[in-house]
Amino acid sequence: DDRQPMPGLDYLIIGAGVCGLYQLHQLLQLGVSVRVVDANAGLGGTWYNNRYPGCRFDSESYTYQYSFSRELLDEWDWKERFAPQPETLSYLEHVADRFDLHPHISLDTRVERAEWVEDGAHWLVTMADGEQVRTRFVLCAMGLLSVPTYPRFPGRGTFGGVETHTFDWPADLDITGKRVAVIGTGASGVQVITDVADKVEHLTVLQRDANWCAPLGNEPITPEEMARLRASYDEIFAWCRETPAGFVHRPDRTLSTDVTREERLRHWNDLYDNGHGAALYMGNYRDTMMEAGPNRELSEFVADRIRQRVADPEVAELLIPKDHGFGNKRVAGESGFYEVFNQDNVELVDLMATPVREVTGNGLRLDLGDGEVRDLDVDVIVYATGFDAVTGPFDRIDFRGVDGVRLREQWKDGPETCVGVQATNFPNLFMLVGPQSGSASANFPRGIEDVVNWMTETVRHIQANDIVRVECRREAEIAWVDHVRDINSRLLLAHSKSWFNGHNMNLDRDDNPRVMVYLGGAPRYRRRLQEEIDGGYPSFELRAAREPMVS
Ligand code: NA7
Repeated sequence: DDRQPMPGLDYLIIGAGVCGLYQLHQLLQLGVSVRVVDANAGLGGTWYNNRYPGCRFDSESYTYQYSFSRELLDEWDWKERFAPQPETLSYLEHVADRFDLHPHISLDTRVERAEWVEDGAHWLVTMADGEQVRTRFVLCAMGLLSVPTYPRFPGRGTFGGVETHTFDWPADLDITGKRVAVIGTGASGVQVITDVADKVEHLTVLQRDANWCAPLGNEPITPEEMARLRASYDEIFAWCRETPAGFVHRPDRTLSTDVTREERLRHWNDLYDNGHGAALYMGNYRDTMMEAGPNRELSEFVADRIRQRVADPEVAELLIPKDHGFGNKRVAGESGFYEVFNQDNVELVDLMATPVREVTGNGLRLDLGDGEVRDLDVDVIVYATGFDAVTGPFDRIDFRGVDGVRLREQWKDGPETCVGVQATNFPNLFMLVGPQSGSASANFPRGIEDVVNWMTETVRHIQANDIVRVECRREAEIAWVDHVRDINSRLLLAHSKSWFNGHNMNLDRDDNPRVMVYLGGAPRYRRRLQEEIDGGYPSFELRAAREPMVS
């Protein structure tokens, strides 16, 4: 008998982060057989890995939590408006304890390969330690930013001190009194730089392009404030459901051109000084994120604020992005970042003028041109250089679909998905966090709730109707990619050279943009997912247990 053995599991979730934990909880409620695997030694995903000093939310804490359980909301107090990483990790551990999720999670378990077995309609999943699991469905919750990238500097690995990515910060690394170099000034770089600047002996910040930042406005949440917030949770979640990115901030319907320049500047100063988190970025006049002219004026305003904060005018100019306008890439929240450059022990190196030639045993060798070099001797090198975003976590697993087709190969010119949840040739494989999904561009817990709720409803449908095979239709995939491309193009954000477009992974940084995220807004995305449920899954081909496959 050469028939395939029956799968031992119905649903395998890859990833025990914010998304995987919630999906696990929801599937346990349905009583289906489900297991979560995660490569890390602890749960929490991003909040497990990113332990670098200064790591914290730039979403308001009370919006970055699950909304599904009143008891959970009632018992958890947030201590700061933007919680630091240890607090978030304890929150996720608390959730796992509270809902008894641990028995269903296998840690230290990295998925290496997943092969679709048509005869028997299931996935054969192989872990790094050789364990094999047969499962009907695979649900991917590997995160958006879970594969760190390092610069291709010659000599990397030969350094005598400690080299680390922000994502892999060693638990025992103490930078106090050390000479530290940080490469990269994105959201992670800005946080780590600000945190370590006055603890280290000397800090060298090596910057390629500057990135825009805005004041985070973090502060403690008093018990009274916490009680007030808790009493408003229903309204807060309802509000976040209606904003484009699931934050408390929403674009102002007013256009910047509807008001006088004096009014605009007053408003911008107010947002800069008193706004919290993404207020200046996501809560601004609508046209500032869509039209070049208004965006330029806003950028000039922010540039002036930077000039006021940085003592050395040359350093200030270096910290002002020249290649893109404010908000055309994700804006980093900062708390005293610019003032760091006024400290005597901090130096900013412009990598555009003096690139890294190589990593040496003692540090970094910079190329000054004309054959001249400068040796920068340090004890610690920190790479805050970002991620192989969105598709990286999929590329790392050898997914083989119908007829052995490789997902990596299918997506080599850019990912294509059906409503961000599936790809053709990969039946029974769902992406909860993946390319062109609404979850990829939203305040994460808000975004994943939409997808997980859809998935849970879909699982209910699968169970009730004895569905054994689900594969999206190619025409639906084409239509979705076209739609995403079209709707994204209206935002300046879609044209920037950032991870949102896969630009950071291209060797030639000018071409081949990829459609990584969906920028049409969470409410629209939620409606699109609901259409599938209401319409009996028109974009998918569903096959029930004894029904022959019709093509
Ligand atoms: P980002 O936002 O991708 O930032 C990476 C930074 O590293 C950015 O300043 C890059 O400069 C720099 N970088 C990348 N590669 C290199 C090389 N080879 N040499 C020098 N500098 C380099 O990642 P983050 O971790 O900061 O933030 C990711 C997300 O986490 C963020 O969007 C939030 O959602 C939270 P560049 O601008 O490309 O010139």
